[in-house]
Amino acid sequence: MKRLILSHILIIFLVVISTYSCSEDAYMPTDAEEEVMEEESETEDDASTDEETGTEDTTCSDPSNYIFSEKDGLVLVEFENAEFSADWALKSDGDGHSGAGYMVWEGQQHLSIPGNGTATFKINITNPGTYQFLWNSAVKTGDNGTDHNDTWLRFNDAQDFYAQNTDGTSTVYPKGIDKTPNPEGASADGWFKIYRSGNNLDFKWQASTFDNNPHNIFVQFDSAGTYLMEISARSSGHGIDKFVLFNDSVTQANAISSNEESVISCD
Ligand SMILES: [Ca+2]
Repeated sequence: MKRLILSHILIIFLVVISTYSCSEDAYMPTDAEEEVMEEESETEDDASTDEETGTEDTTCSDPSNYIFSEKDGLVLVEFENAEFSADWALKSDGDGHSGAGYMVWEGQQHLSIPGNGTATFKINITNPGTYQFLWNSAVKTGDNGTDHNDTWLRFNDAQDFYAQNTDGTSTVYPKGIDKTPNPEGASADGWFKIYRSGNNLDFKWQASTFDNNPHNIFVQFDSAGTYLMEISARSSGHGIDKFVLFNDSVTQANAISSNEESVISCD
């Protein structure tokens, strides 16, 4: 009997020791196991670093994607910075032009019908309002200032596109968009014929419409956003170097003498 009691006491003691031991000795990794865990952890860190170093393609080299940004009321663009069809030639003879040169139409003339040999310029406006348009152009064929001196221009998605004489007493709209009055001379489908005049055939800043009664060119942007300016071929031999759009916070003299080309971004 005494032996049986001692045996029970021993079993209870062993059970208590065993329970106590298990609760205290939680799993502890060996040194080798710890090294493996550290390596796995570092591998995860390396993977996340690689994801962060991914780079985006930021090239902007296709002129058909160019967007020119207005800044402080001025847009200044080298005319050759667009996608042109084959009958437009880039030339750089003489002086009076800037950038890579000037573009000249060498194809068939389109004196009555606009929409041939088109090129487009996307212009981002941040300061809405009315802007005057001017370009620097030259007569590169013949010796007469009234021939080979014009190209078609249109702003189709702006809120207004019109021409006005210098004292503001006459305002005209392009033909073909149900707005009147219209200018004397060629106009159709919302396009103005934009000419330069004078017997000095070299590059000069002028953009006029209305035959024998030069009206200046204006475009109205009612809200900030990107607008499309279109040109199309009219006279062969009309060379165009660059253009400006400027609002009433910029003088014409400052606009055409500026060297601050509009910043180009891409679609
Ligand atoms: Ca140019």
